[in-house]
Amino acid sequence: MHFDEQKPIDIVLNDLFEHYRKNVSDVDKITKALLERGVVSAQADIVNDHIAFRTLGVPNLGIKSFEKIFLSFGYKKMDYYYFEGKKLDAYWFAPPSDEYPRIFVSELRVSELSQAAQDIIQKYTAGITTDPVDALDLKNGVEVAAFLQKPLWDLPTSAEYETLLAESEYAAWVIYNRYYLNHYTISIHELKDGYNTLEEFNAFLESIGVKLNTSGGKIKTSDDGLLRQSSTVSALYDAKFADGKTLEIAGSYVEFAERSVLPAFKDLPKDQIKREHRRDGFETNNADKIFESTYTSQIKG
Ligand code: OOG
Ligand code: NI
Repeated sequence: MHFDEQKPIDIVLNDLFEHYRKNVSDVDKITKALLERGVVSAQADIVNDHIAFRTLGVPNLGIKSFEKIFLSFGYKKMDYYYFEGKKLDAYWFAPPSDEYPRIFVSELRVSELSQAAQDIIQKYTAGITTDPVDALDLKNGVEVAAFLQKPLWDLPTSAEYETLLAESEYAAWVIYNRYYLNHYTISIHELKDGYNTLEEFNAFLESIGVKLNTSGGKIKTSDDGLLRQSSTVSALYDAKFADGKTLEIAGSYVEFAERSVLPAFKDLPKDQIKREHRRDGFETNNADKIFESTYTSQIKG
């Protein structure tokens, strides 16, 4: 397809993925191993179950601002999730059609943090007095893609980052990484036999040296047993701060999801099974542990 004939949604999703792929070495490492073993014949054959973003709950930002981009692309706002210990709210968004990934967007309850943490976040975001998404032409995919890579606030100092990190790893992650793609997710059930259960896929990942998140166990399972998820832990990267110091901080990670066929469709022949026949949405207890893929305890543990 010719580039400028692409729809905004395609331009934005491709650009997010290209930045993410360059920064998260596990992405190409996993794709390369799947290619070498003949599990897929191109990156495009890997089905992307969902992508995720993190936001700050302050005026003019947060889910209410961020969601406007994807609602304009035809995404639909679905279920709400609450993470008490992590002080987060989240929603998932259903795509306009099956070839696009679901989206999971979370938001930090900034007003519930300590005064010191709130002061730091306030220092960087108080200057945002109108919703920055309202200033975008959402039909212009190139403009929206550039917006998602553009800093909306100044770099913090290393001391401020460390103060946030000690209280909320999520807050520290967003203040530095902003709207970078937090993860993409390989749909394991779409792969061929030998790779299409999480047990098999995790064994493959560990055989190529990929480190998995162990919070709550390597495989997180929903109460109905139909949504199972695993994820890598983020690699550390050198991040430069406003005071000139460089710290190794957490970047993004990769997730793996196995969605089982719903009981009502259990007798459907395999070649007729589509996305709508499988367990949809997310699961609070799974997500709660997956958030920790960027946590120091998982990365250094
Ligand atoms: C999102 C964690 C939750 C899922 O699939 O449940 C999640 C994050 O780390 O921002 O991705
Ligand atoms: Ni996820």
